[in-house]
Amino acid sequence: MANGIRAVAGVRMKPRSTNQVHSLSLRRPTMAADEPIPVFTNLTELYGSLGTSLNHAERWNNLTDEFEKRFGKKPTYIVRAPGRVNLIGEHIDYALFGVLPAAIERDILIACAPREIVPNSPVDEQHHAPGSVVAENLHPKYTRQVFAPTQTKTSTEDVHVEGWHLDIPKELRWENYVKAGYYGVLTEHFTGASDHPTPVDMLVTGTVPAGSGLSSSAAMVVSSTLTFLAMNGKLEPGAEKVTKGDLVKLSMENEKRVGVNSGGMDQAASVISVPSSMLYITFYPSLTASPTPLPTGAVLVCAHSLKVSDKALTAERGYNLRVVETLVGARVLARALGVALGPKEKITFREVVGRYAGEVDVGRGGRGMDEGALMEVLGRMGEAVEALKPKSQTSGTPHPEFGVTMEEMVSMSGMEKEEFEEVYMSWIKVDATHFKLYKRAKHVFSEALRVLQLRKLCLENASANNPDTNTAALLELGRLMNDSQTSCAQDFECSCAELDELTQIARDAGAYGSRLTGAGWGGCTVSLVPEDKVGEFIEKVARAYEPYRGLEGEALSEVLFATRPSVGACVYKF
Ligand code: NG1
Repeated sequence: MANGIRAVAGVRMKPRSTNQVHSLSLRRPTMAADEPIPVFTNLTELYGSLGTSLNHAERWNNLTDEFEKRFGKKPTYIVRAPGRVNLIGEHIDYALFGVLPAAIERDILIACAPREIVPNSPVDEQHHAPGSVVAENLHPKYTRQVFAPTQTKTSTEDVHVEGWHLDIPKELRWENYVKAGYYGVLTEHFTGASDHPTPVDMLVTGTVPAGSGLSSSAAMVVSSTLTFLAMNGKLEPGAEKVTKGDLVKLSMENEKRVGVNSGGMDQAASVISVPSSMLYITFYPSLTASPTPLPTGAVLVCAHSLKVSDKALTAERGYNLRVVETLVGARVLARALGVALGPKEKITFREVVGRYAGEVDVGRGGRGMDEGALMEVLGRMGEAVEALKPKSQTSGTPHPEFGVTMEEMVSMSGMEKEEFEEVYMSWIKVDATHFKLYKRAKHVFSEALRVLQLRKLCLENASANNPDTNTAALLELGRLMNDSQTSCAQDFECSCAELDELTQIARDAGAYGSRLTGAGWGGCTVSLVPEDKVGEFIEKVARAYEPYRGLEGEALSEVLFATRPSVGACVYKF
């Protein structure tokens, strides 16, 4: 089994500035997000909630035994947070369009217990500091860490400010994710001078594969956040209720501290997911999460291309460039459609669509236009995005893919150069001579529409409850996934030769549909496969995809595995 921390090590770091992609207004989440975090005290119920396809008991028991061996006591809690797979809706969360991911069965587990501070015991100083943490990992590669937060007090005549500090180096280290989770809990829940966080011993393990677009980083940050909430009595009956939505919000903030951009998709999927359903997550006008049941008779198969996309290195020409192209594209489109726009506003495509359609109910907690109305406006955007093609390129050879130079882009934005740089360039580093506003917009609008079409199909199929139409729905879902892959490859250019090949092999091996999942440029594909043909499908893919040659047994199942939409984060109390 892959180790969760190995997974964390494969996660890319994006420049901290990417966090300013948009200021997601996280108003009160609705529906599933309003429920409390599940705390189990009964193992049968816990394993029942996790489903039967994993050998939970063995893994949980092994973690408990190891914890006891290392720390000389039983854990008080084991917390669990899963990775996620995105079925459809790629690179549109930061344009604030809805996405359709689900938690997968692979997860991060953390066993933890409070540590009694024994005065004058022969251990290092950090052990004795208030709220100190001893963090160990089952994977020997990740060494034991001991750290403690410090509290800074600033007092002037008028103000008295208390703040927490934890060193989170920019260098990628496994304990950064633990610290990121802790930091948010300290900042949010320990605001008074007399509040003292509990010293914690913890042991981490995980099965989310490395750097694969299955969000091991979100699983790690969610589980760490949950550990410190549990350890400090924040999940106990009588404490102020922490909802799933609260945990998403806190984990999103926490993940920013490890330098990755959080569109919100990964944390929401890891926390709110329910078994057998995809989760339709919206970000605008508010964060909502609604279960969307897949038609029966199909499972998801994740396949790692084995191309590791070092996104930290490629961000300037990859992820970050796409963020800038989509944001500037939104401004240019808003101007072309005559949509009201603040002088320095960093409007997103979703907001442009809303204002263009005269959307109401976008205030605090509002739900905005309904899905049917949104589909109708999105259908009209195909023509509108023509405005993002360069008007004329008077000098030099016109860019074959409708790319515009920086100069042209500034002029299309209607801003002065300095102002443009301040709003769009000062917080993010990109490296390009041409910016493909038209192609990026074409992908975003078509992908946002596919998400809604897929969701509609799933909902209609569930209410029809008819075996004859179920297969037709699966075929149509597959077509939408394939179209998404084409759009990602051709218009958003976030695929790569390996992902293109693997998705084609998957279709030839009997998948209804197959596409890349996550940011792309490497990492995993997701395929929708008939349930009764999974074994055969896996064999065919394993034979046909050259990089899998020589892999068998556990080594193969680490990179090629079936998963069902699974349940979100939970806590087991001993
Ligand atoms: P990955 O790289 O798969 O975790 C990233 C973003 C998502 C989303 C997808 C593309 C992070 C932490 N996550 O996912 O928010 O934008 O790319 O759909 O950067």
